[in-house]
Amino acid sequence: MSDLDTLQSKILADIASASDEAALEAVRVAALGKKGSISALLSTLGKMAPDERKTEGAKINLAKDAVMRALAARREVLKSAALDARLASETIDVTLSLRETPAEAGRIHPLSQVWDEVTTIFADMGFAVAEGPDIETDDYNFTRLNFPEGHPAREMHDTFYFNPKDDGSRLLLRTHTSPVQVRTMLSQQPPIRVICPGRTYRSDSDQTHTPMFHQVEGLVIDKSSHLGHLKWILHEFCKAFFEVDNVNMRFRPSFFPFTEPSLEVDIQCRRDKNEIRFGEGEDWLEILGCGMVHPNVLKLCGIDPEVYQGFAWGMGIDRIAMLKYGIADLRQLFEGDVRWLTHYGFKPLEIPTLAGGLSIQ
Ligand code: 2NL
Repeated sequence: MSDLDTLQSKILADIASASDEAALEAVRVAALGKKGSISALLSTLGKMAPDERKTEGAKINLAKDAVMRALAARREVLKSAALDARLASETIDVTLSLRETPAEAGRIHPLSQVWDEVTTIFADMGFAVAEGPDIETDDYNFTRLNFPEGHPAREMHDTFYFNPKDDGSRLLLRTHTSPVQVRTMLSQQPPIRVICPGRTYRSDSDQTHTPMFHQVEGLVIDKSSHLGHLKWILHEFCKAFFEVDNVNMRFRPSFFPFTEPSLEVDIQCRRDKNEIRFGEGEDWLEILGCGMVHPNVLKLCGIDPEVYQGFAWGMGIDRIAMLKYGIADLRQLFEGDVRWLTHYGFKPLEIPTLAGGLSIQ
């Protein structure tokens, strides 16, 4: 056996025993790489006499071809073995139950849900949504809403004030969302149809009050807007929101500095232990306050009360959320307890729509 035969047999044996593609590549480099054994033999050809070069060259090239074929064949074998191993280890058990994705595992807070439901209902009636800052001036929060200077109505609100500035003026945390309507009237001419949902603040904390809470107010101003329109809007809202075909409403006289006349609205209901049903029963539940916008407010907000008139209403988002979804304690809304949210929250991909029955899933 010539040296070349021995070398070829050794390389072919190494190829046969290479157990993966990396080992096979090492064998290839050792034989055919720049400093490989076969390459070394080929480089000796240059120093040979022409006849010898012809015969030796042919032999070496035959050996090289044999090695290259063996490498290619072994590579195929190893590749399909690697694929078989992967397929065996990566099988999918289609009978396993689905894992919730993080997006589906989260829950929408009932207040966010109700906020969306309320804006959806009023948007459908043609209302725009307006928002404004939580930190307000005394002027927008009180003065332009017809709260007279030094009037007890200002104390009624338990306001959180910031330290006074050099000129004596004080910023405050808005006690209602009405300053957003003030800003709307100052920047737009009628007709105006807006709702203003937002956070509001009063220094008050007990079982039924938290220092931060949520309100949604509505404002309509046009040449001949009247209480009949207001009653229709509120009736439509209550039916859509509480998802019943009919609700009975009761309007009682009340007082707010920014409306005249002012009214409070109750809806009829039946309380069965922990459940409330609307549209039937003998009980009455107060859900909002409303009235015709006071002419002084129109004047202070740049609207001529001789030409325009309008109505407004305000209700607590937290309160109507508790009523609709049977939440007993207001403070639970703000505790951030994930177990509570898992129970009372809503699936994030189920956005309330009127066509979908708002909350019906
Ligand atoms: C309530 C009562 C109410 C308004 C809010 C309002 C706003 C402007 C002018 C006139 Cl800019 N009125 N808002 C009117 C009546 C009642 O809220 O009990 N809210 C929880």
